[in-house]
Amino acid sequence: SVDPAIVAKIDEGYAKLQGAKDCHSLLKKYLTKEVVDNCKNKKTKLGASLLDVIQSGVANLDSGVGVYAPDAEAYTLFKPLFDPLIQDYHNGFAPNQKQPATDLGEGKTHLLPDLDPEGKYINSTRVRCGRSLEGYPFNPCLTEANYLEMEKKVKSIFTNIKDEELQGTYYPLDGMTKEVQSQLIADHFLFKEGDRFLQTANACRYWPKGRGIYHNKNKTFLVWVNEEDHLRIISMQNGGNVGQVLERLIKGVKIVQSQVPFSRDERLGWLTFCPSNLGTTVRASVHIRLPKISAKPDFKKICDGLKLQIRGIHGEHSESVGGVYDISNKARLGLTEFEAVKQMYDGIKHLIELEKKA
Ligand code: ADP
Ligand code: CIR
Repeated sequence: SVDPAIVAKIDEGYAKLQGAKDCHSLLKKYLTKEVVDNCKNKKTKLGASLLDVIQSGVANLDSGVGVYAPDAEAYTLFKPLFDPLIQDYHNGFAPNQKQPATDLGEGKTHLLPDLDPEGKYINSTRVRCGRSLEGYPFNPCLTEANYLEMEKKVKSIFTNIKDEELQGTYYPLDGMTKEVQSQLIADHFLFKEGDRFLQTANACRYWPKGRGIYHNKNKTFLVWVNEEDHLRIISMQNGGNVGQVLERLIKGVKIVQSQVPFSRDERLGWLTFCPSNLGTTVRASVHIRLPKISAKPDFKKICDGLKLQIRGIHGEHSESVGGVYDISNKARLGLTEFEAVKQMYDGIKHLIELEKKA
């Protein structure tokens, strides 16, 4: 039932990956001939095929992951590809494992005191999580009407935020001046534009319609609307006080969550467009300067061992500038939200100790 032209593109994609010696994506690793033959004739109820899953990783051979789920059903229909890939990315999360119940860490943020009270290493701290509105698929399956309707729903959540600290304004991308947009991106508050991984995943249709950002006055509580995920809820501030950042995120998530239902899967937890974000959806990060140890050839290995991921100063797929790195927890599935933040916390604490001794 899958269009033969699409099946042919899937076969071509497989052949391209096989021929790409410098490609190290999880897609290439797990898209075997058996997986292709098992999945290439399947379609989700919304009409999405294996091509929708793999096209970003086929177009971008430098992908780390290389796949996206066009809708929730894709995670089960294409499980021969997703299951081993998810297990590899999320620290061994096996097909028989289940995401634990949500525990954002309420009542436990005092266990995360400032990592850098003297302000010697950490520029800023950020914790984000993603949410998908129940009843809507992910980007490649959304219509223009869906985007506008979702934005409208979400805006009504924002007008109901009465908490003084979190109160703010929604700024739609449609109509925002390039100056304002560029400044928000440069200052690390807003998502970038023209991400080739998302574009080739078919995730940027009708842009900038339905996209935008909510933030409070101090830009310490922010919500991204309809970028990679329906919602990205973010808490951030200067310095290394992880407990304070998490405390604010918990407050915000509780308010948002009380107003609309979000898609959650029994096994995979909170559902997201990219399988790297499933489960808790939590990425807790610091922007940190570790001049001595980051210059050593084994820096990445040390971070791997601490279950940490290194990114550049402008997020994923960017470079470090001035020796500042974005270091965060890598796994988001198979542990609680609090444990994900704690993984970053403990790892960064260890790195700072190494830097002091170096
Ligand atoms: P995501 O966090 O959604 O995975 P990115 O890696 O693209 O996405 O990061 C989004 C933005 O957040 C980028 O501008 C990045 O520099 C910024 N950012 C991430 N962590 C921090 C941090 N600890 N402090 C300040 N900005 C941060
Ligand atoms: C890649 O594979 O490198 C991109 N598709 C991004 C993968 C993980 N990041 C994300 O979800 N933002």
